Amino acid sequence: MASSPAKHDIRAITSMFDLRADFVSAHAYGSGHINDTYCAWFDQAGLRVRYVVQRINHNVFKQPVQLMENVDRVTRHALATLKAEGSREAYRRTLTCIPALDGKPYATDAQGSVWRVYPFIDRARGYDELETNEQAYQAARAFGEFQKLAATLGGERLHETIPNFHNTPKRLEALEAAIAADSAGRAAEVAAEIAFARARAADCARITDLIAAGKIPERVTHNDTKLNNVLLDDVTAEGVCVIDLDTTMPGSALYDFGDMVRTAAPTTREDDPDPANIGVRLDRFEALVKGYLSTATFLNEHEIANLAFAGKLLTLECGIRFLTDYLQGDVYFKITRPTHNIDRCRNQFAFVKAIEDKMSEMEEIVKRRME
Ligand code: ADP
Ligand code: GN1
Ligand code: MG
Repeated sequence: MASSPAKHDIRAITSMFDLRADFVSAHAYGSGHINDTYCAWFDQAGLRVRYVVQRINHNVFKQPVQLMENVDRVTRHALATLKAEGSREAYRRTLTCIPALDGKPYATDAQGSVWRVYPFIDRARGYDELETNEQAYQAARAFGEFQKLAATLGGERLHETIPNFHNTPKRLEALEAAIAADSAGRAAEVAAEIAFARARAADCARITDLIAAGKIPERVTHNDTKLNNVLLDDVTAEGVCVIDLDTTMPGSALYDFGDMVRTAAPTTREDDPDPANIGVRLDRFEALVKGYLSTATFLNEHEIANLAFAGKLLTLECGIRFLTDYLQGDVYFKITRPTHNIDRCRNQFAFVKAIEDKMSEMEEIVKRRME
């Protein structure tokens, strides 16, 4: 986990929230690609406690207030459900927004940035790379449980915090536009990756076509189920809390399952630059299927039939997004080296290829679980 000094004045930021505690220190935290995340320590009536303080990236999220309306609704619903079920640790099993001094679930700083504060979920952590199949099982179980919970959220449709977030044909169109503009002058050096994406245009449309045909339903989904967005208990490995709710909005269950496969089934981490290291762990895939189906009991036949394919599609989509960002001069994802986005793209495309080679075995695993 990154532990560098804060580049924002977290003492001043947190003074806008109703924390009733004395600020001690703060440092940058986590390995997310989007928001600025800090861990901030406080002295709360003699007890040292910590909070997560986040600046919402408004280059990525154009409507941060709408986003916080979604997060507030979803987390209140989760808390009420957990309490009604008699959970002993409801505040550890869902994020909850600490209100700002004006009662809103966020505060805006002098530069116009929107901030939020969550209690720090202790004795649990998110993994960039898995260590055991049990962790894959538990992570998938927790994301399925999250979808189940989101299904009972009443009221209006959630805001689309990023329109067309998982519309893969539109992601391919955005890649074509970035190639045409070639604003960073990098298109020539990535001709092989461009050809790889173009050759899979038909795959890109498979799930959006099924949605348009009414075969796959819209559900409230998380949409960013990368493995480090679920915190697993340090002792039991149980999925304690699903985090990073910025993209929780209408979507397809397949987007969530696909992103779990993308991040939990590879043999190496997302930015490993050596495609030779990349393969599919079928044992991990099986653990994901088992975990997800244990809680996502609401899936229809078309969703089940596309679980393995979703892993390929979401990996392809993510590779396309990394390639687009590389061509645009690294304007979206955080990077720590100049080749970071193209390394990630090559890694994702190698994983797509590995899935293609193992697709029939993966489909067989799903079929076996359904018998
Ligand atoms: P990003 O959108 O940038 O990925 P996240 O919301 O996922 O931001 O937060 C980044 C990291 O911070 C997470 O991967 C996790 O390690 C940590 N984190 C976020 N919220 C909490 C929390 N409430 N308790 C403990 N750790 C958290
Ligand atoms: C981003 O926020 P984080 O790091 O959990 C991205 C996902 C990508 C992922 C790739 C809002 O996720 O869509 O799949 O990076 N989130 C957003 O690692 O774009
Ligand atoms: Mg995250």
